Amino acid sequence: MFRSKKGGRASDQSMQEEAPAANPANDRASGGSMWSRLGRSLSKTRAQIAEGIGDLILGERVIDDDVMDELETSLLVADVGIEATERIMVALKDRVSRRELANTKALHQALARELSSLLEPIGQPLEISANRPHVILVVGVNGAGKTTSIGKMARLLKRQGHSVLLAAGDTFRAAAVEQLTAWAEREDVPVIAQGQGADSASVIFDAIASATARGIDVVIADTAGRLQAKAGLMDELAKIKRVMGKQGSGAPHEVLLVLDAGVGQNALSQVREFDKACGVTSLALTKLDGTAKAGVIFAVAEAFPLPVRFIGVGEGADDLQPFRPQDFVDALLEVDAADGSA
Ligand SMILES: Nc1nc2c(ncn2[C@@H]2O[C@H](COP(=O)(O)OP(=O)(O)O)[C@@H](O)[C@H]2O)c(=O)[nH]1
Ligand SMILES: [Mg+2]
Repeated sequence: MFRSKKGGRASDQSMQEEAPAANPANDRASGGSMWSRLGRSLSKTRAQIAEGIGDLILGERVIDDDVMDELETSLLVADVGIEATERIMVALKDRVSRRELANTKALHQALARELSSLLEPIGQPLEISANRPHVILVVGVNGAGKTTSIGKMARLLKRQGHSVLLAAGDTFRAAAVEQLTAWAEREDVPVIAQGQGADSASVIFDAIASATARGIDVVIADTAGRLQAKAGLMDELAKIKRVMGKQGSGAPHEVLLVLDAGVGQNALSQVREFDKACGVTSLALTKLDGTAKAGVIFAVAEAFPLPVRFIGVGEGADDLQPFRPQDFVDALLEVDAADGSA
């Protein structure tokens, strides 16, 4: 499908998405089409939470222990994690005991505030430093969504007016190089690749040199994520960082760990492992669509308050969004149009 360089695709989308919108919340939110897409991708997690707290949203139940237990369970089931759930429940129970919350509607609002305040500190959009190039090293396990997210990021950055170069640092599988090259062609950005089996660190080194020579703004480097040779992978990542450092420009300026939200609490050990190997500085959370475990973002925020740059909400080229905490919580707790107005 032909896509015009700017605007065309976005306005097509908002037309498609706003036409059938029976939900007044779509009009209310700024950037309506983004919101509705996010809202739809969070539907499984929302269903999970709403199952327990439907009454909070729609009913006027008196707040008793049962209500609080149901709320706690639904947070845990949505993978919010024990620590974050406990923090939220302590804050809410405290307000209940001080009689600050008159009914379940007030409790629902208080929950929204607690969830937002957990995410607020990690809602820091990607910023391109004054370094030329600004180098983003992308890491994560196989299948997390690294290569796809790199393609989508290239698209977003180009739209913002930045020049981008991709580095095919996943040299482990031939298919990985081809996949990144295909994204580069589609988004019309240069890619530096060598064959399968090439030294990842040297591919990325060459890419940075090439970007420097061409005056390119941003280098995004892909890496391998095989877990079966974990020690080898971690050594390789450390080496990549070391070799990058030799270029003397302070690269990498960002080490972005891509996490598949569908892995749930396992995301926490991934952050720990990759941080040990290569000092993770920011996160992207993919595949929020299709999982009921999107609550894991709260668990991650509680344990590792790293900036979340992007969220992945689908397989399409436009399905990577900058992470906005308030939109996320709104989409997660909103009553479905069908429940509210049909
Ligand atoms: N539904 C959905 N699929 C995604 C998302 N991000 C990536 N994928 C898919 O996940 C699979 C693995 O992605 P890939 O980028 O190859 O992962 P990598 O091994 O980490 O590079 C691909 O089929 C992607 O299309 C997302 O946000 N939503
Ligand atoms: Mg890949």
